[in-house]
Amino acid sequence: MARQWFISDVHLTLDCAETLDLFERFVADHPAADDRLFILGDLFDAWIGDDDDSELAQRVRAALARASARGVEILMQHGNRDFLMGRRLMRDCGARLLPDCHVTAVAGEPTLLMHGDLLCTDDVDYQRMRRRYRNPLVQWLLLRKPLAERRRIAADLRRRSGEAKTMKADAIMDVNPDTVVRYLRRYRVHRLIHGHTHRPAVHRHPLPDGTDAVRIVLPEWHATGTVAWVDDGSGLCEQAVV
Ligand SMILES: [Mn+2]
Repeated sequence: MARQWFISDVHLTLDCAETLDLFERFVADHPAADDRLFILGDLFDAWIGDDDDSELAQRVRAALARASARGVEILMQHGNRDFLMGRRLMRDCGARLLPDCHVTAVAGEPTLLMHGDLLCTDDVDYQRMRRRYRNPLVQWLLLRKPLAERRRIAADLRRRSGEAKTMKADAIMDVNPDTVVRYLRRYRVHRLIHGHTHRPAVHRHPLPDGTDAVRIVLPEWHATGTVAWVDDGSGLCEQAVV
């Protein structure tokens, strides 16, 4: 029975060799031929363009391309750190890029997949910045800059995002429950899987029609391991990745 794997927020960077090793081992050992591997954003701690020739970019391309050649279907969404991932990277990895909101059958039930940043509508500053960086013209201008300059911009953005995080109240950084219900209703689903907040949990959301929806929040990856969610056809369960 083919399985579906759900991971997000791997935040790959050469600064953390252990997580990169863990990701390579996971991709090589866990998803089998005909399985689907969903990566729901922030695979990279930063992605500065598909022409990136760094060791990190080369190793991730190779790991995913090997899995794809083995028959694993790889499906990716953009995160807030790797929104510049484009067609060329997908081709190199043998992966397919999904839209920011994607509905697919999980354990027999229509399920909405998202990175999760769109749900954090209390963070008005972030949503404004997101709109700017998702503008195709802004991205086109950014991608025309030399790699070295893009690396500097990415480092600066990461530093500023770290500073902003320490200044903001915890609640602002989490999802807005009304926004969650709005997306569940818009896509007519009773299950949502996302990452981004680094607050792994299973939440229940009562819907206006009296039914309940379930929201699964995927964990981020650490050097020591993480948890993947797996649909084995009959249900969803957690599986340790160490
Ligand atoms: Mn994120």
